Amino acid sequence: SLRAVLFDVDGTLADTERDGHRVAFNAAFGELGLDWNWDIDLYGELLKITGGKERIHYYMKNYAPPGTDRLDRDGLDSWIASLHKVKTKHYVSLLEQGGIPLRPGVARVIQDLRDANIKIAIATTTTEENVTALLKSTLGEDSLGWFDVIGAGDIVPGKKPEPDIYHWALEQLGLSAQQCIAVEDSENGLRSSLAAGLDTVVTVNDYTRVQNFNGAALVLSDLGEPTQPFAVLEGHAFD
Ligand code: XBP
Ligand code: MG
Repeated sequence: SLRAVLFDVDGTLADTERDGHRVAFNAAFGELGLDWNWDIDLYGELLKITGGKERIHYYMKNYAPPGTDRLDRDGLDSWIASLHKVKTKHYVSLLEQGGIPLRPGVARVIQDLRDANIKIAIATTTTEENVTALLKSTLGEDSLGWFDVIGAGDIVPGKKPEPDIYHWALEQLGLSAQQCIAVEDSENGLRSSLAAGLDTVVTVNDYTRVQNFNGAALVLSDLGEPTQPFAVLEGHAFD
């Protein structure tokens, strides 16, 4: 039978990218006096690079933004890390102000899984503080304890589309991929979960609906009523 569901966070639990992460990146750029602006379309392009620090690095290399020509190679990673810390501060405060709700059906599905004694876990590339802030601000202070495993950020070497974070979470759960399913919103996320051997339900959003979801068990608009997303997998042979 199904033993655990592993959830991605950004774009899956909540639409955090456009009105959350993007806004926080821009606020950090402003705070550090950088004349950079990631508008909605540019951010959509930058999303192909997962991880905030990796995304900033890619932007600097490929878009040659002003104000960073004096940074040498050795200084770059630590400069990006400190810029990214400022971004995390802005992002967390945005969530603490209740800025981002869960997507439709997410709270219900999490409750249904808990009622059915199916474990729930998180597998994300985002920073752990961001996950904590999102769960607390949407599901309440106690909700962190509902998750058997929270895999986030830099604890594994390869971010999505590498499977590392799913391998890590499965290992922590003590379960095989065949006993679990993943819920994702993006092609990078799906590549990651499939590479870890997980059957995957995709809920698309505005940034991801045009992406390639070949290999997904199911592609849905969202987890909202009146659909019963996991019923479709009933015929599946879980061990
Ligand atoms: C999410 C991400 C994250 C966020 C930013 O990917 O790529 O990097 O955009 O978070 P996924 P940080 O949903 O596939 O896990 O700035 O904390 O890295
Ligand atoms: Mg995602």
